[in-house]
Amino acid sequence: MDTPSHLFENKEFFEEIKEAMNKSQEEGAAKIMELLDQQKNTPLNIAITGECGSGKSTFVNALRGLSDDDENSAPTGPIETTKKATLYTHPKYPNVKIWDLPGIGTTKFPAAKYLEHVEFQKFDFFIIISDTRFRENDVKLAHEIQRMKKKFYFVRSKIDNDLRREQKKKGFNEEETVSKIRNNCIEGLQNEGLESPQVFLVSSSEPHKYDFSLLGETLEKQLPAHKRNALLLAMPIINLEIIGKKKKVFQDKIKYYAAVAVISSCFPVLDDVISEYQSGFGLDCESLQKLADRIGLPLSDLEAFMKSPLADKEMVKALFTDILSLSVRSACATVDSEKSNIFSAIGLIGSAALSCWSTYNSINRLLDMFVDGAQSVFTKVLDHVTANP
Ligand SMILES: Nc1nc2c(ncn2[C@@H]2O[C@H](COP(=O)(O)OP(=O)(O)OP(=O)(O)O)[C@@H](O)[C@H]2O)c(=O)[nH]1
Ligand SMILES: [Mg+2]
Repeated sequence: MDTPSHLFENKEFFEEIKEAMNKSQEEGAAKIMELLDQQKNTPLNIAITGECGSGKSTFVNALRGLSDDDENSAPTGPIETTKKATLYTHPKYPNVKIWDLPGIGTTKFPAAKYLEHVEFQKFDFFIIISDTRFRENDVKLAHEIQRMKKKFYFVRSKIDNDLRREQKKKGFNEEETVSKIRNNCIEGLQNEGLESPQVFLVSSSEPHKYDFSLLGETLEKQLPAHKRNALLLAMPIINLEIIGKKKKVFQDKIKYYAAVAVISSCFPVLDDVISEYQSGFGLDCESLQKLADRIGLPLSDLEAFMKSPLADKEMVKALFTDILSLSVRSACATVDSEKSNIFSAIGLIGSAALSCWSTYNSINRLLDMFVDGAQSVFTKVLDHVTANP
């Protein structure tokens, strides 16, 4: 049989599933779940460092999609000094660990000792934060991180403060000011011997503005493929593109869920899939409530932005059942031979492949509904925030 393994992003993944399916379909389903679990648990360790008061803990919270006063957020403020490395697990993705590290200046260690002290090996990359020009310590640390063959990114924080100050001056131009700050940071780093450093200008209180998205995109491109999804799912929704990227991550898994559902003659993971979409797009009750509190709108207003009641799991399940039964009825007419080959390639043929195809389509429809909901909520919230600054 011609095996369209190109339909599986990961060839090894495909081969392992096929091998298990050759033994029995149940083993195949178990293997799929094992591999999906492995993927879900891919660790991503992010180190945030920088001098005292530079905005590390606030940035940690922004990355985790939390406000400073949310439960379990990193303590921030002028006197809340980060004295020792503190781990903040992502609230929705426990495999993503963000480490709030004390600034090198507060430890009095030289750069090499500092890295040893914070166990640098475990980090996938470092973010070095400064709310002014980068200082000698930041540069020394960057050089040492480079020597250890790890990656680092410079974040110039509190850009909103700078802009607010500059705004009061005559002839203010936001773009010019932003570019002046960026160039000033880059020149400073180059003067200290760092070649073509990249600096991201960020406001942790307004992550949808300035370079926060660019930082996310850069990290995503530079991470190894198996870590990329972990980052994408954990990224807060700060623009519509992130919603699209999250969709792609979820979409890639649908064929596996469809196969497991058909082999098991039920959908053992439907609950998990719904939870995954709800939290991935911030449409679970808790996230929506937090968002409503943050922007000062009643929860019911946010819910009304969505076409379907996506935060209610039981209602989503009922909706899915309807979609699935419709899809089963129309499956014969609409089978896409290349896509249904996905299933025959792993040994699900005939009516099983057809069934998989219907389930696959239905989960896709469900995902589309969540994407649509996330886009509506994001757009409406952004409009509301812009109209009520
Ligand atoms: N306006 C604005 N204020 C910020 C931003 N980031 C941090 N701050 C403020 O800067 C102060 C210090 O922020 P923290 O996040 O606690 O700084 P830190 O680097 O963790 O500080 P230490 O742990 O003491 O080293 C707090 O009052 C924050 O509210 C930002 O992007 N914009
Ligand atoms: Mg701190």
